[in-house]
Amino acid sequence: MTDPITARRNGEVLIIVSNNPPVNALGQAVRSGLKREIEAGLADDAVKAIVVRCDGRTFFAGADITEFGKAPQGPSLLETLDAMEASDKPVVAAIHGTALGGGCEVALACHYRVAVPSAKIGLPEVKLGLIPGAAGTQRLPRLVGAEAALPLVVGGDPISASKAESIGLIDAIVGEDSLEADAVAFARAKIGQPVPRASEGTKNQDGVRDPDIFDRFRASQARKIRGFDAPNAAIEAVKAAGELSYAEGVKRERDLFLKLMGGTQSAAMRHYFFAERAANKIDDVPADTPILPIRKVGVIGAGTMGGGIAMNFLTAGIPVTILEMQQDALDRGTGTIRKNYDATAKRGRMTADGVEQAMGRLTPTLDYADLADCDLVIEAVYEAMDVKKEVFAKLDEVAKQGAILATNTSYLDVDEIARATSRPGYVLGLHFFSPANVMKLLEIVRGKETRADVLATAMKLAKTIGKVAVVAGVCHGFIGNRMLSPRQQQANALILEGANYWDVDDVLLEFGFPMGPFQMADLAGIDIGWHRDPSRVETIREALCAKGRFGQKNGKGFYDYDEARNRTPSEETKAIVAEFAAREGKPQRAVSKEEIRERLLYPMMNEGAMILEEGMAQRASDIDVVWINGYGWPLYTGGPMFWADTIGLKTVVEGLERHGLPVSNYLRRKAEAGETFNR
Ligand code: 3H9
Repeated sequence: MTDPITARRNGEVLIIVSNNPPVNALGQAVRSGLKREIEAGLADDAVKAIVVRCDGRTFFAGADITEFGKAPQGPSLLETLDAMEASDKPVVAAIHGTALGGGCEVALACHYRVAVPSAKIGLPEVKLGLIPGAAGTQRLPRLVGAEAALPLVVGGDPISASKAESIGLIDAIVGEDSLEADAVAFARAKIGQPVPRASEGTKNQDGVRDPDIFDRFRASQARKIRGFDAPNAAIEAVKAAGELSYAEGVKRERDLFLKLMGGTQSAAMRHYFFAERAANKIDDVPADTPILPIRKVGVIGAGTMGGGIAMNFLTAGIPVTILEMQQDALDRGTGTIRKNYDATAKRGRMTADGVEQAMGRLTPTLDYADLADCDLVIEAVYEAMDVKKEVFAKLDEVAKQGAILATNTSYLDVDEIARATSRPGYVLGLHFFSPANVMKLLEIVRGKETRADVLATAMKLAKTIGKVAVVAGVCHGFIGNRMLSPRQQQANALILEGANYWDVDDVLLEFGFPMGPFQMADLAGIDIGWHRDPSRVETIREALCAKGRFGQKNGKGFYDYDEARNRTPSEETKAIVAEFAAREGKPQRAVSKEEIRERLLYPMMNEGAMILEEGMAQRASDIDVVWINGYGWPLYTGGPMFWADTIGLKTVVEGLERHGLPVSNYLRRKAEAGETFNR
């Protein structure tokens, strides 16, 4: 294997270069090469300054995550960086691409940092359930202050070069195309001057002067960090940077880092990191499959879903023609799109110009013929097979040759819809989640005849519009809704048997979901699809509607709501449920939270096993990606399939049997063989 680290001289400046594609991760070979060249540079009297930079698309994007969980191999990044920072010769980090995690820590240990305008810098370790482990939490607050360090270390989102310059993390922004030359000139100008060391910085004293900044920050992030271990450890580490010496602070960081590294949350989040990337790959569609150009998109239906779908493309700079049947519906739809954009602008996430540009890309129409020049048309009309087939037959007449025709169905048979056209190879499902302009997940439903280039194009397009895409096969509800269904059945069965509906919600909240099924029903509106006949009561929802309990919209659904939409369990609802159960002849009993949890979650794993066995998902980790991005499954458990692996498939099978619930052959076989879903 060739050495990823090389060095060459430019006069008195030593340029150390890493070339370790794809992202210059700081694996063992990189660390040892870096140590070797830095030591050589420091020992060579002819070298008066050092520049560290990377070839390829990015500066070091962090530690090599594939090494985590294995026995550590020296040299450690920490010791290499401490030796480098201790030098009196100026060391300059020349940053392009993304200086992340350990990469940001390399930059922090350099005496100076210069970056191209497009560079990004950050400490995303929390997203892997970790905190920085090479003194990042100790150098950064000393360099920029605890207040500026907190969002970087605890939030994990990278910042732009200009933002980094404004907080003092970067010393200079240099030419986009002249990074090395500018960095060398910068280094040369610093020769002979005393070097600034981040570990000796004093900005961290802001947190000592005003210790409340930590609690204020924690409170401001409360919703985002609920349930996660790493953000609290990150806050503790940044706080320690103000209270302890550098050496003691590094030790505190190390202890926190190692504890997180050995815990289940980080294992789960590392699993997710690779799961999201694996989901991009379609086993039998080679990476070099041609991509069809998507220059214009058509959306049929300007309701909530169609409008949300359209916004994805408008925001990404792709023109959209949106079709409705009636002028008033069309006006309402385009009005809602504008309202949503205006709200985004109000929150500062978009400029007024940006809103106008996005709206300028939208063409409303009532005429199918206007879809003729679209490269992709997505149907988002009423969820009924007859309606969908009619739409696709019409679309087949007007859409140009080679256009991709997609349905946003949540449940229906995509193959049957494809058969309504003369070109089933160009038909697939693009299942967006509501609100479609916000939710990350996109299920790409592969029909029997969907062509490889159509699939590859959909995958690529998903990335363009910022979605996390997962390929699903044609089955009722695909991956996500198919697994939701047994959970919902159990939720309903449980409350008929006497479980408190608020306990059902609370079990899921405690597990880490943002919301339980009955809160969800209240939010969406219990009266959706209600026949409006109070004398006809066949379900609990109908029983609630009959008593005027429609959900949050009128302040009473399963729960009672106050002005601020705080929920309290309702005696009336409890009585309605009990009465309904009595009518159905269901004996009542107390149900433990343990039973609720097992009955809600284990059947999902069983359904997931069947999805895998039938080949409806390519891999178990794809199912995890669906549930984390589309249904609020807590990231720190790694998704349903990874969580099942964590607790053991045998436990799942035993739980299902204990509650008299079905166990699929696939799940049973795997459990008996002591296997896991994710290898
Ligand atoms: C850390 O640094 C801890 C330290 O504090 C501790 C020191 C002691 N390692 O995402 P992409 C692979 S923790 C190994 O598709 P993009 C990735 O799996 C680390 N592999 O590209 C993929 O492989 P494949 C902190 C990595 O252009 C390929 O590279 N750093 C790593 O969309 C391309 O990746 C992070 O958390 C890695 N660190 O995005 C940054 N990174 O082709 C993690 C990537 O086989 N990385 N790979 O599927 C990223 O956020 C993005 O990869 C990046 C590029 C933005 C860099």
